Amino acid sequence: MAWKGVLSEWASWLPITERTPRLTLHEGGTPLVHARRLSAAWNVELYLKVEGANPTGSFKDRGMVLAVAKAVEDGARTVICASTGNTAASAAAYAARAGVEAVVVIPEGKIARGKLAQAVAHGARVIAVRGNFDEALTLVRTLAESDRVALVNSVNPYRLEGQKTAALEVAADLGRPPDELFLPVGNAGNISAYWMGFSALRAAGGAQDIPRLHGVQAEGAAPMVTGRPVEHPETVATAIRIGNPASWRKAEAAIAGSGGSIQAVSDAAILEAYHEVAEREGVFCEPASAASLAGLKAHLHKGLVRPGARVVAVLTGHGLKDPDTASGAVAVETLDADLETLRRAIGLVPA
Ligand code: AN7
Repeated sequence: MAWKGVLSEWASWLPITERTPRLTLHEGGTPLVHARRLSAAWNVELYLKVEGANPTGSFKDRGMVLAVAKAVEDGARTVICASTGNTAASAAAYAARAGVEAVVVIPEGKIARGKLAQAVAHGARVIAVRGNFDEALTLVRTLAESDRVALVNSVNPYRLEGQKTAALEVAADLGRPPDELFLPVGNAGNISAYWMGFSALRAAGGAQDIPRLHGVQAEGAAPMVTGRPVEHPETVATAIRIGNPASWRKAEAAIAGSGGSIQAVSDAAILEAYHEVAEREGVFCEPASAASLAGLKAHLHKGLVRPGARVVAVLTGHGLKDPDTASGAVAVETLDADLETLRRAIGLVPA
């Protein structure tokens, strides 16, 4: 059987050698789903890059497979990361797969329950710190400088190299890059990686156009919008509850280079888009991911996206990651286990 996954599919685009372990959980190759109803409602040609379809349910797997493979190639026995959740889940899974230890450092009480469950299930050492993500990242960065552990946060260049494959897939699936691409911004690694991917494609003589890259932050955690670090970031979208993005400068270059933008959206707008895409397109993403759609809607309201434009919204993580946000919103009706009662309740006979 041919082996699959990012390291196999995109080998020639990645810094791998014969000595790099062929690590894979069949990550990448995620669906680009045409959003029919939202396209019609918003008068654009909208596609959803469903990154929740990756093995651990987020885009992090694309970069993690390479970062862990290179760490193993370099003889590491332990990988470490700070995380708002998805990086932790991905590091835990790929470390398990590669047979090395994972240590994940998370902000206490502020990561979605599904992500914590994953890190625990894969046997990672899970450490919660009394502090936020930015403090956790500072700790592990300092530790990795002095101690024998491999840092697998996105300051590890292999992470962004792996993540750039999403841009290559989008261009391949559409036949060319889209006009606009919206995505949530936390640590600002992913928007930098998309820029790398589209730039690499142009350099290789492929499509010459690079989509305008639009980053979207949550209002309570929008340092790139206000222009200064946020000491106490807050948002329902815990994945992007980050006050001082590590890839801030890279992301600014991506936005300026592509003619894109950075904006902030409210938690209410994030949750509205979260429900809309789930109910109208059948695609369930986590709150942070819906920031991309909330940002698109705000741009449409301001007339900043031309009618009929080809737009991609990157839905970075699966909705099941955060069961508390999902189930908090619904009203479950409880009935007696009786056929007539059920018929009346769903309107098949008059109530
Ligand atoms: C679903 O897992 O930072 O701007 O530690 O999980 O590249 O940071 C997660 C980030 C968007 C933001 N959507 O991406 C972590 C972490 C989801 C995320 C982002 C994250 P970056």
